[in-house]
Amino acid sequence: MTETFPLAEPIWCAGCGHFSVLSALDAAFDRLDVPRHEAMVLAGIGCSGTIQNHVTAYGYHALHGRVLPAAAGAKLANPSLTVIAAGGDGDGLAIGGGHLLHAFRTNPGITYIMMNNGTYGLTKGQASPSSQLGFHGATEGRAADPIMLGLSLPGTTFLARGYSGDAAQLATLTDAAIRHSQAGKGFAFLDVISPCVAYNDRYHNWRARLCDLDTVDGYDPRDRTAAFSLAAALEAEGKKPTGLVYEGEGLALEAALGAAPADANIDPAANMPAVRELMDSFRG
Ligand SMILES: Cc1ncc(C[n+]2csc(CCOP(=O)(O)OP(=O)(O)O)c2C)c(N)n1
Ligand code: SF4
Ligand SMILES: [Mg+2]
Repeated sequence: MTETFPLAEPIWCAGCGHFSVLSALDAAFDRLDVPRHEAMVLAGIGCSGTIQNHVTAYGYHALHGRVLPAAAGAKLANPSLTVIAAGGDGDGLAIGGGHLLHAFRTNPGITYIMMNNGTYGLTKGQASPSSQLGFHGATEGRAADPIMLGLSLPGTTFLARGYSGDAAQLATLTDAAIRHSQAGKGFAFLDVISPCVAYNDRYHNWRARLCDLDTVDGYDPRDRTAAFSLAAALEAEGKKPTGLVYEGEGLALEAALGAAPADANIDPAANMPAVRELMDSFRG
């Protein structure tokens, strides 16, 4: 692998779940033979929002909550890029929650990794939409579950959940998510339970609350209704499914839209007749 500039070392706290997400993503590019000059990693704002600084690929640091429209724009401009969006639960469920809904709905061919720790880590531990009830005395309501949101929308094509404490499963799911988008099937959403050891350290309690779908007899990730029923039943017991929750067929937004700017013919001679025609139309 050739690096064109030295990568910044993460300054995350020792033990932060985000390290596992970074390892899985960086290694996925190699496992899937994605040339680094054909990959782009975009991130939002938060501790999670520095991940693009630590991967050899094109990088972009979006405004808080705006990583999904920026990533979709990159993919639509150049569909041959492998585009990864990443960010926290605050970034993607609070200020950016509306964009998640529309990405689920419109199905752009990007992979979105939510580094979900149930808190605003960077700004020192405020409650986020996925915080557990009672966190810092928060009484606003039950935690939002982005996978269940995705299951409830007919347009979604890939929904999976990993856990920073299970590196092997996280690697498998990261590869599967990127492959889904590369295959032209659209938006791949990977929710990663990635504990914040400084402000919401729940490693001790997550493992007992996770249900690995590979251990569920007869589970079929193509059956949306069964997936929702199981997720709801687990939720009622305070648990969450991990693994590939749902995968369906779909047509990525970039394929549905057709011509992309990066594929346009920019040869001046070839474009001159159209330019002349346009100028003539102004002259009346
Ligand atoms: C427009 C705007 N509003 C608020 C902030 C302050 N802010 C910075 S990061 C952040 C939340 C980070 O939480 P999350 O996305 O969960 O990432 P984490 O740090 O937990 O990885 C907030 C509210 C900001 N940078 N910009
Ligand atoms: S504050 Fe939390 S999210 Fe941020 S680097 Fe530390 S452990 Fe990770
Ligand atoms: Mg967070």
